[in-house]
Amino acid sequence: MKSSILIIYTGGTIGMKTDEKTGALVPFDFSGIYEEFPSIRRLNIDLEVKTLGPIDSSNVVPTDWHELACLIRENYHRYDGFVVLHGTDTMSYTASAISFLLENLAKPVVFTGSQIPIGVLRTDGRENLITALEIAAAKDGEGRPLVPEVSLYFQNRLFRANRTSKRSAEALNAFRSYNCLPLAEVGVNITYNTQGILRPEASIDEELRVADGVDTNVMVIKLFPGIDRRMLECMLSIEGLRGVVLETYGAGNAPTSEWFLEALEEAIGRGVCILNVTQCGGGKVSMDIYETGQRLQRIGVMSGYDMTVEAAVTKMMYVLGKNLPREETLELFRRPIRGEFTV
Ligand code: ASN
Repeated sequence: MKSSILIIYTGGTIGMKTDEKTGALVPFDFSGIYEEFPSIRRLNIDLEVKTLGPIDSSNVVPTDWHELACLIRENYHRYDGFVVLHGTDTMSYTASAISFLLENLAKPVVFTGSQIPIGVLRTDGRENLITALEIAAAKDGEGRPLVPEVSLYFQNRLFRANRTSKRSAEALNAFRSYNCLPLAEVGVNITYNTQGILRPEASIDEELRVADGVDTNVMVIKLFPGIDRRMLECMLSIEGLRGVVLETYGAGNAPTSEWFLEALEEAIGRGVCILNVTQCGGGKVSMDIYETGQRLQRIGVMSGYDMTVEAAVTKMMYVLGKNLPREETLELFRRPIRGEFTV
């Protein structure tokens, strides 16, 4: 049976084409997708398009994530899968957030975009879009979706969305997933890494649940040699602060100065959750190797293991948004809930 896919166009470079009269880049109307790319009919997929925004992804805010998640929920039973077209700059944040907000997903949600506008001859958007559609529509012999999780397709690779970061402002293979193997590699054929793909706990017929919202009282503090007491205390004293993603060095190391540890300990004492992630792209936080990590562990800083900053920030907003008792909150940080880290 023919698959049906909803394309949700949210903006970004993929939606731009050159105006023939003025030569300027103007937004492309994706509802005219068949006229623009008649060849897309050959995919043998029923396509519909809905637009949110559209905006440059630098302007995306957490309420946009929630709106997108709700749009997927409203249309969940009408389609076999979803392709979200999004600007590349914050795509990993949105895609990570969506992976948390959709609580019992059993269908594919594939994010993609492009580095070169779709209306420019040398665009990477055409291939990204066509393959993302194929992946979203792909089913196994029993009619079950092949990739029933939130993923990100870019330049021949399909990744788990919450493992990605944008790593190049220039290269067409702009995204990396250092700590998790691709879910699929695309050459002449699409080769799925079936072992690596999450199996949904929910069945396809269940109603999709969307979290009520996120708590945005979360910030990232990136360590650098020279960060001083004044700066750290100022950031940690922001009113209403509930969570900090601490970007540390190497395997999760930080200064052992008393003022530094005391400031963090005081914040933890006030109920602020602090998650340790590394500034390195590859590898993970192991707080038991060096004294510099052990001291953090002792004062109650939690390990973010090999999580990306994008996943750590959005997970924190999602978990804190639930307003659970402290122990239940901490429990959700200690284990991967959507495959976002490897212990
Ligand atoms: N500024 C654009 C965006 O993120 C970049 C892109 O899509 N390539 O919306």
